[in-house]
Amino acid sequence: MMSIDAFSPMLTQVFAHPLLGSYGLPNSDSTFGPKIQFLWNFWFWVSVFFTVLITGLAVFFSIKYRFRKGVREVADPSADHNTPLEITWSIIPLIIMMVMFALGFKYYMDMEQPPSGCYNIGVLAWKWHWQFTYPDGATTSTLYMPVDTPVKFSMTSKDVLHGFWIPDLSIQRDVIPGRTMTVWVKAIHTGHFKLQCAEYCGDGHSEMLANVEVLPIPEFKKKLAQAADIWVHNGKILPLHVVGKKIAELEGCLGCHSVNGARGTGPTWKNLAGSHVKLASGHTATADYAYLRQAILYPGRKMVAGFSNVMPNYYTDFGGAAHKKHRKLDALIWYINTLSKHASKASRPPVPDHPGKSKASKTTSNSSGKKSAKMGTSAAMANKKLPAAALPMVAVGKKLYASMGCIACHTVNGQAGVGPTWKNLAGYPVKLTNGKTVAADYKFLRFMILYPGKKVVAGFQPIMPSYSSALAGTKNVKKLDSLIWYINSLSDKASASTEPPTK
Ligand code: HEC
Ligand code: HEC
Ligand SMILES: [Cu+2]
Repeated sequence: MMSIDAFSPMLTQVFAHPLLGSYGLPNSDSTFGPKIQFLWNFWFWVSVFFTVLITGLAVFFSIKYRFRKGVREVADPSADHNTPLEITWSIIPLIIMMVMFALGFKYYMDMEQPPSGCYNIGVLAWKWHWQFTYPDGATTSTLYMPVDTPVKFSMTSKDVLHGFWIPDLSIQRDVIPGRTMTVWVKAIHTGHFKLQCAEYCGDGHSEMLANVEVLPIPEFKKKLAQAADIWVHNGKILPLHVVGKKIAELEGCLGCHSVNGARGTGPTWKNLAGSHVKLASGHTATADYAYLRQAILYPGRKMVAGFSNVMPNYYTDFGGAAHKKHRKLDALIWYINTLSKHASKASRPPVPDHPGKSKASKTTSNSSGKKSAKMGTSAAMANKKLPAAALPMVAVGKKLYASMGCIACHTVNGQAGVGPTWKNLAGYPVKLTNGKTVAADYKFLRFMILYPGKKVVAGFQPIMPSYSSALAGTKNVKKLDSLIWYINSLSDKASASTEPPTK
């Protein structure tokens, strides 16, 4: 039997002819494009042909055999059966339908099933922003993709239904809170495209856009290396306000706050720091450092007059319950200060202890990276304390992190996602919703992965899916342990009690 694979390129060629047109379908830059275009055209021309044939004949016969006085006023008895005719007009459409079905089904399955060896990217959507997480630990607000490489997206939403749609790459999929949705694509050209939300998700919906950059592989790796550490660039420590601007982009603040004076869903940041803010309570507050901190950590506590209470709670993103690291918050507030002519000592953060300092030299040696030959292996993990024998397990764990979709909800660089970051998780205390604080040792990590929802980390929703079929039982111990090895490799407090047993 002739395989569809041999058959379809030929048809695709015929229907891709410019004379047959593309009828408004975008000129696709992925491997799906020609297939969708072909199916569309095939359907279209078959429909045109039969519409013309059937309505044409109907019109023709109703004219030819119309009622005329004196001409055959009484109808002839009609032929009641003609087997060859009946068979012909059943078989021909049946064959056409079967071709449509076979091709449609094949292409659908191609689009549903990611090939093995995909590059994995996590996608997190919320009102009104997209955030992308890469296996190397970088998170970005522009989607970077390697060209000619199948890429699988594991996606979830922090709040409501959104739609992941890149028209130029012919992919679209709903992004649903509490579930991980996947879609894959292989871009065949480099270029800049747009990602847009395809689901009406509130008043900022039309602004829920992201840039998509499909890059040659070396350039792609360079971009990720740059994005992996927000505090330094090419080994140089960045000024805090520059980091603050990056964070504002990454966290989606700019979806609601303008920096040019325009009113958005939230008040503009232009000339905010140091100014007098009218509150809904009727009071006036001065936007000093303490005020700005409060406004970001506890939105809604003091409402600005004329705005509604829709700012997401960023409390966990800036250090969480422990309140340890507010350096990101300070960076943001530095940035907000650079936008204001009223900025003063009172509105600026206290002189910063720059988090880039300790890392700058390390990152330089990494980013010159001769070792990072394979894409995705240059991770900022390499914890020297792990036993050498565990390193292959770490590598497997890292792959599973991406391929099993943990990447949709957990970052490995300290950035908050829908779930807690895995950076500095092993060995650190974790606060639970039941009020207890426990050390994240091996047993705890195992428990949290195998029985999601039984114990819940404070500040998070219990939405982690169950992986028991993929990770429980003796035959899966290796997989589970590899994941836990990987989590260990990301912590500076890894120890014998947090590592999987070796034997
Ligand atoms: C979904 C829209 C939205 C997003 C996203 C958002 N905000 Fe807001 N923000 C608001 C609204 C609305 C207000 C005013 C109402 C209030 O005070 O809560 C506000 C108020 C503020 C204020 C006080 C402004 C003033 O004029 O006093 C600051 C500072 C602020 N946001 C910072 C941030 C930062 C930093 C981020 C990102 C980490 C962020 N916002 C993300 C909607 C948003
Ligand atoms: C749909 C989002 C989602 C996915 C996918 C997901 N998780 Fe989670 N995970 C969460 C959330 C939310 C929490 C915190 C709430 C809780 O404890 O249930 C969490 C908690 C955890 C914790 C405990 C973290 C801590 O701070 O104590 C571990 C460990 C963990 N997940 C591992 C995994 C692994 C391994 C995978 C992939 C096999 C995975 N998760 C996939 C959402 C997710
Ligand atoms: Cu949306």
